[in-house]
Amino acid sequence: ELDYPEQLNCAAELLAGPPDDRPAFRTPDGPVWTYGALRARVDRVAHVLTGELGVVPGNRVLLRGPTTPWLAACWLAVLKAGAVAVTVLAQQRPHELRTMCEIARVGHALCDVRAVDDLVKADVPGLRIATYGGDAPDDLHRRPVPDTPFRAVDTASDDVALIAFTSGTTGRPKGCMHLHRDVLAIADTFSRHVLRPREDDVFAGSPPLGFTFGLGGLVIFPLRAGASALLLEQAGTGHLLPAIAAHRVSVLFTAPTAYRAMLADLDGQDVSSLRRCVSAGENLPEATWHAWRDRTGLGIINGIGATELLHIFISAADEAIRPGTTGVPVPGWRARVQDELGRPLPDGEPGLLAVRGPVGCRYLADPRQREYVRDGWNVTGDTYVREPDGYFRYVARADDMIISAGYNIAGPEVEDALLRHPDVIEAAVVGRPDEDRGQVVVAHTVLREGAPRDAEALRAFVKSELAPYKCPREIVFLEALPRTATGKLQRFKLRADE
Ligand code: 3SK
Repeated sequence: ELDYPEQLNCAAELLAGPPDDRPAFRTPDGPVWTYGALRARVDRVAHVLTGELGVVPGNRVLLRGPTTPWLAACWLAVLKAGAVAVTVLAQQRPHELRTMCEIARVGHALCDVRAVDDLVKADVPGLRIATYGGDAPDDLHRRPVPDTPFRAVDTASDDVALIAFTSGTTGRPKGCMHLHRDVLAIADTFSRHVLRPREDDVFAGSPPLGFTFGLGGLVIFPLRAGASALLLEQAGTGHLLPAIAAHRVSVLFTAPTAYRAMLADLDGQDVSSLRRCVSAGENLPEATWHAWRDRTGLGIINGIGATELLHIFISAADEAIRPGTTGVPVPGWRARVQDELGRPLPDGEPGLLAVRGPVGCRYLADPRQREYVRDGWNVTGDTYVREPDGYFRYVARADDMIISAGYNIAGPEVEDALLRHPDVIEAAVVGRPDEDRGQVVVAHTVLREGAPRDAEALRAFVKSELAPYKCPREIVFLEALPRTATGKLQRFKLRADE
């Protein structure tokens, strides 16, 4: 049972505790930020916000920049000042930024000086932009401020702390409001019970802080545990693997695609410091789980999370892991599989995943709230099966089921089979409209460098792994799959190509 006081400022809570000299944030080549330095910088930014910039509690402040300790400090400062952090991705373009600023009624922005051009181009009426990370005299950390600690604003635990945008894989972005208590709740459920971090852990990973997967894994969880995080501006495999070795990273957050890319580059790399590897953002194919386990001895902690619910709500670690499943509801969460009318389905029958727990979906002024929250249950848009032992197995996104000649075919099952072929490094399977069969299965693949583009061989391989009706009618070879800025596959783009 989570029991937070009525008055709660989650940033003050996250910063309280560890001694001044303990490391909080690291970067590949900069100095370590200790907890003492972090507290001082957060207070400095909070003073600027509430002083010179005139921010008052409840104001929405946009944060934009690559993954750096300064971005994390700004996020903490906004919350400590009682304002609402609106997190966006560094890759988002001016028109997207403008839409998000309009939806969230953003009045101020704190922006890394290297990412400010697109924000200026967004031309948001009335937006006051302050930059950090530069040399100019008005750069945030050069502005004059009182040399005194900043007293955290006495927010209520159910005041809004942040607005995180999700565009899903298509459509107008939806702003998800999360409360001060929600920020602690994700640490006190998934992190505390599944991850079980230690003070000496070093967290790192690829998701950006504008994606709540990264915000939780690289800021909220390490700080709540009094541990440290290595923040990487460049977090592709080529940077991630050497960083793991150089900084003795012990807790890794990334997506299935990155685990597969790392597997291809693992020879000669030292990953012996890792003790926890978390995968979310997309379904983790069983083949990837086994390949990682065979090479590193570590069982990946799979999880499903959502921006609407802030972080991971179904998962399992250590001996509780059952490869090929996502896991069981994280302590504090409930989950079930239901039909379109909200009726629970028996074990073994695929249906819509519905969850409820300490965090709920609250879209900002968006009628799609009624589709997501039905009868108190958050319906995530994923098709799942609950197995008789209580484990939840991913089937597909609800709109990704292919119906061909009366057969229901889950794209991810065919993708999983393709990924077991040694030449395939990425696979995405969609249905193409077909007069005779309703739909036919079409697979899009990315092959290992130098591998032959032999569609017939791949089809024969899938036929040896799955019932023949699931075999792709056609195999398309691509250099890369289309993905969102947070790395989610954009199947609609592949369908549009059909
Ligand atoms: O959207 C997701 O897939 C996700 C996964 C884990 C944690 C948070 C999020 C948003």
